[in-house]
Amino acid sequence: MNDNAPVFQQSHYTVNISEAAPVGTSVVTVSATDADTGSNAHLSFRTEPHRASPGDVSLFYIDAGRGLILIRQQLDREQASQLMFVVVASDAGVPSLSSSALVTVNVGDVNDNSPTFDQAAYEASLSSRALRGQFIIAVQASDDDVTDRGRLRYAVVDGNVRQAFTVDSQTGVIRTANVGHHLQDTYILNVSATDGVYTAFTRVKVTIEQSNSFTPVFSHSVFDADITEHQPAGVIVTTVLAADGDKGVYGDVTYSILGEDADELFAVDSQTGKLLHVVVLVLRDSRLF
Ligand SMILES: [Ca+2]
Ligand SMILES: [Ca+2]
Ligand SMILES: [Ca+2]
Ligand SMILES: [Ca+2]
Repeated sequence: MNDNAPVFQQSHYTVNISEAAPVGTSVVTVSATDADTGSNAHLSFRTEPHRASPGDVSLFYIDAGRGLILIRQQLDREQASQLMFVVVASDAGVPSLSSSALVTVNVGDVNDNSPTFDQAAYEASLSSRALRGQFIIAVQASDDDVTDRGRLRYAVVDGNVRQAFTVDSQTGVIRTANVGHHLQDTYILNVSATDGVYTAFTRVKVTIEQSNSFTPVFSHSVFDADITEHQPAGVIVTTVLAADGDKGVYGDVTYSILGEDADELFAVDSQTGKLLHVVVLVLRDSRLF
C-alpha cells in the first residue's frame, strides 16, 4: 500500500556555480527516500518553475532516474545572479505521491564583459597659466562584471605631448603635469580603462585658453639708426622688433612712439615696427638716438 510520500534528503539545495561553466556541467544531485516497497517506492524526479522566477527552470535539465541536475543553457551572471526552481520527486504508486524541494543556484562571476566609458568623448578647457597638479576632468568607466568594480585602471595611451597631463590610474582624474609656455592650443588624449583583460578607450579634448602672461621684449634695448640730411620724408630709418612669449592674440605686438616731439619727426608702423621719418631733417649730427 502506497501510504508514504517520498522525502527529500534536503528541503533546500543551494549550489554555487560559475557563469563560465559549460552546458552539460552537473549542478547537483538531489535524492529522496520512500518508506514503501516496490513501485510504491520507485522514485522519479522532475523540475518545475518557481513562482518567484519561473523562467529559471529552463536553464537546467534533470535526469529523472538519478536526480542529477545539469546545465542546459549557458548561464550569465549579468542577467541573473541567482536562479531558483523546484524539484519534485514522485513514486510510481497508484495514485502517485510526491514531494518537492527548492534548488537555489548562485551564479559566480567571471570577467566576460569589457569596461565601457560613461562618455565616448570628453571635453575640457584649461588656462595656459595653469599650474602643475590642476584638476582638468575626471573620466569614468564601468564594468558589468561585479568583480571588476573598483578594479578598473586608467591610462593615457596617446596624445600626451611632452607629458603635459597625468591620469590617476584608479580614479580617472586627469590633472596637469608638465605645463608651461610650450603648451599646445589643443590636445586630444586617448584614455584607456582596463579590467586586466578587456580595454575600452575614450577621447579627451583639452583646449588651452590663452592668457596674457608675457610682456613684449625688444630685441635690443637701444636701436641705432643713421640718417642723412635732406633725405626725403618717408624713408625707413630702421625697424624695431619686439617679441612676446604669449600665444594667439596675447602674443601680437603693436608699436607706437612715446616721447615729446618724437612723434612729430617720426612715425612707426604699428604692425611691422618700421620707423619712418616724416619731415625732411636738417641735422648737424647724424646721430639721432
Ligand atoms: Ca510511496
Ligand atoms: Ca556573463
Ligand atoms: Ca570586465
Ligand atoms: Ca561576468
